[in-house]
Amino acid sequence: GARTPTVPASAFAVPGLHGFTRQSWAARKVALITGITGQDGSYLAELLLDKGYQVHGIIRRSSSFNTSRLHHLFSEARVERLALHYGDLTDSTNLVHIISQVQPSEVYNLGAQSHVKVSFEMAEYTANVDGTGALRLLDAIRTCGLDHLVKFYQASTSELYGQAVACPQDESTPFHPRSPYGVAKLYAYWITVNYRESYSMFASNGILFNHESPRRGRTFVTRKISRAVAEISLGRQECMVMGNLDALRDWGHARDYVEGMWRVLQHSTPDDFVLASGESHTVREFIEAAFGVIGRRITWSGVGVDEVGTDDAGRVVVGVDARYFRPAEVDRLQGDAGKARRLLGWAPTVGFADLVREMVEADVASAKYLIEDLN
Ligand code: NDP
Ligand code: GDR
Repeated sequence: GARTPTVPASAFAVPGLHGFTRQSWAARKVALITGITGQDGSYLAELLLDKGYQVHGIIRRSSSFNTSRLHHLFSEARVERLALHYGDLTDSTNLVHIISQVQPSEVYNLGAQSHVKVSFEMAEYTANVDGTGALRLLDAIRTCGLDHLVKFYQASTSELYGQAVACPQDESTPFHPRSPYGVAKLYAYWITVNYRESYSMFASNGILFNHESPRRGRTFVTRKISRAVAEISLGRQECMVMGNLDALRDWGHARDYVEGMWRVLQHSTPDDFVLASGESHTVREFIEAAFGVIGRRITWSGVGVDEVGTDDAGRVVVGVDARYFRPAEVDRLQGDAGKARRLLGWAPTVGFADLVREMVEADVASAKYLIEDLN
C-alpha cells in the first residue's frame, strides 16, 4: 500500500553549536547559577548536584568570607562537579567569558541585591544589578551563540505585585511594584519575556513568593525573628525591635521553591509561573509562632510604634521602631500556584508551623553550639 510520508526528526532540530539540538544540549546537564552563595543558590546547587549536574556558580570577590552556605558541599564527593568563578552581574565582559568557558545548558539568574528596605537607600545600584544585570546575562548568552540552546531562569518575585489589585495573586494579576527593588525586578521580568518573544529563547520567569529557611539572610524578617527568639531563650538578649507587624506574607520553605525553579526549566515550553504556599500570615503571627516553639505565649498591647509584645512572665520581648518601616510598604501578598501545580506537578511540602519550628530550632542549636565553643 501507499506509504505515509513522514518528516524526519532531524527537520525539527534547532541548528546550534556542533549540531546540538536543544534536547541533546540539555542532556549535558551543565548548570550556571548566579547568586550561588545566597540562600536559594546553595539549595539549588545541592539539588542539581543530586540530579547529576555539573554546577558552576558565580561568586563575588569579598574582603570577608561569603561562601559559608556552600561549605558543607566542599567536604563531600559531589564537590568534584562544583566549580566557582569570580564574577559580577555588573560586569558584562566577565559574564561573556564565564558563559563561553562553561557552555551551560541551564542558567539560573538568582544574583541580586535582594533586600527591599536596602533598595530604597541603594536604588541605582539595585537597578544595575537586579534589572540591567538580567539583561547583561541574557545578552552574554546571545553573544556566545547559545541563545537557541540554553534554558534561562529569572528569579522574579511577588514584590512585582506590590500594591496588589487582587488577592490571591496569580500569573495574570497586574504588577504595581512598591520599591526600587520591585521596579528593578519588573525590568528583569519583562526583558526575560522580551528575549523569549524576540529571539525564541527558552527564557522563563518564576514569580516566587517569600521563601525562608535556616539559611535565610539574617536581616530578613523571619530569620531576624528566629535568631532573636533563640538569643532570648538563652538569656543573651532581652527584646527584638521590629518594623511593620501587620504586613501579610505568603511564606514557604526555600528547599521546595528551588525544586520549583528546576521544574520551570524542565517544562516543555518556556513560560512564567507563580510559586507560593497559598496561605498568608502577619509578621505578628510569625513572632507568636516562633515564641511558641520555645513555649512562650505573647500578648500584645499598644498601637503603631508603641506596640509591645509581652511574654508569660511579663517581660517585654518585642518592640517596634519606625526605622524598620519602609517608605512604601507591600501590605498583603498571597499567591495562587495553581498553574505550577497543574503544569509542573509542583506543590510545597513544608507548611507555616513546620517552617517556623525548623528555623527557631536551628538558631537555638547554633547559638548553644557557639556558647559551648566559647566555654
Ligand atoms: P540572597 O540575598 O540570599 O542571595 C543573593 C545572591 O546574589 C548572593 O549570592 C549574592 O552574593 C549575589 N549577588 C548580590 N549582588 C550581586 C552582583 N552584583 N553580582 C552577582 N551576584 C550578586 O537571596 P535569595 O537566595 O533569598 O534569593 C535569590 C533570588 O531570588 C534573588 O534574586 C531574590 O531577589 C529572588 N527572590 C527571593 C525570594 C525569597 O523569598 N528568598 C522571593 C522571590 C525572589 P554575596 O553572597 O556575595 O552577597
Ligand atoms: P520582603 O522580606 O520585603 O517581603 O522581601 P522581609 O523579610 O525583609 O520583609 C517582610 C515583611 O516584614 C516586615 N518587617 C520587617 N522586615 C525586616 N526585614 N526587618 C524587620 O525588622 C521587619 N519588621 C517588619 C517588612 O516591612 C515586610 O513587610 C523578601 C526578599 O527576599 C525579596 O528579595 C523577595 O523578592 C521577596 O521576599 C518575595
